[in-house]
Amino acid sequence: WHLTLLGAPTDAGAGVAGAHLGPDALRGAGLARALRGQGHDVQDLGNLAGPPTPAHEARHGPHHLACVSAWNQAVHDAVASILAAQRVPVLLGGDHSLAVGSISAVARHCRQAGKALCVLWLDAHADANTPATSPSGNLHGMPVACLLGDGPAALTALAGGPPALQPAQLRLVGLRSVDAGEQCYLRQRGLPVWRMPEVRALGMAQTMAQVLRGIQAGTHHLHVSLDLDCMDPALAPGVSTPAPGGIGHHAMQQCMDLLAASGAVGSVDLVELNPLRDRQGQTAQLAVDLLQRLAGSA
Ligand code: DIR
Ligand code: MN
Ligand code: MN
Ligand code: MN
Repeated sequence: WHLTLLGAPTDAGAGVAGAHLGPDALRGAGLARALRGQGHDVQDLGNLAGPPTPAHEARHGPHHLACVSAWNQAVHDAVASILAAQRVPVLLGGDHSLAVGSISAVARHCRQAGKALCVLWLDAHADANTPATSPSGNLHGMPVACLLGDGPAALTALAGGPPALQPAQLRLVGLRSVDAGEQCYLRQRGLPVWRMPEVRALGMAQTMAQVLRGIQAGTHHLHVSLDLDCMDPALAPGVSTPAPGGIGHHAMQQCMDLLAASGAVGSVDLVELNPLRDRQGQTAQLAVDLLQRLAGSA
């Protein structure tokens, strides 16, 4: 792969501080070195610049919307340039609200390149709240809805007209913490979802066989949006919103290997690492190991 790492050091979309330290923690854990060791061409653009997270929440509406929008605009523009250069962008978060910017750019790119886009959303959460349903006001709980066109105009507009995605283009895997409003939304919009009990019952190989059905290298572009809280917090404690009962180490490695084998992965978000919550850098190390497997050997 021709990989381009891009850091977006912000936690403005999360309710807990610390995800802004994620990109540098991933670099410190040897991400570029590990990928080069697999034979990949790795470029690191460093960290994007953006506004600091305000100290106080706005009284109305989603928290820190102006700040989150500024970061997402920067991510969108940078990811668009990386894709135009025929490289694979790997967005280092930062909180998961940044996926609005990255996936909006990927969607535009696919429209122009005539490729079918699919997005694998690996997460403990559905991230499908809207400002009306969100119990927290935190924008990292809303990117799926934003990408489907339901959210603050400042974020939905990044796709440049039509919504970035249609529901059938998404696959949500690993869910176990879903709010009541999200539950309704998932059902109403008909989003393809594999919750944790289902993943466990099917096993990862069968789950991924269903998730990847019909996706072919060449005609399809698969975007992997990896929220590290999809993993069990006993293995990956360094996240802002841990939810027990997540994906285990072996299953997660298997998932990455199957994605690599698909040959269809064209872009990645690696988000929600919170070094302030990590133990001896174990989550950062795990993230490096997973990305290495996702890229496979060149
Ligand atoms: C919750 C938590 N559903 C919310 N969401 C998280 O605030 O909307 N997403 N943590 O990653
Ligand atoms: Mn805040
Ligand atoms: Mn998420
Ligand atoms: Mn999550």
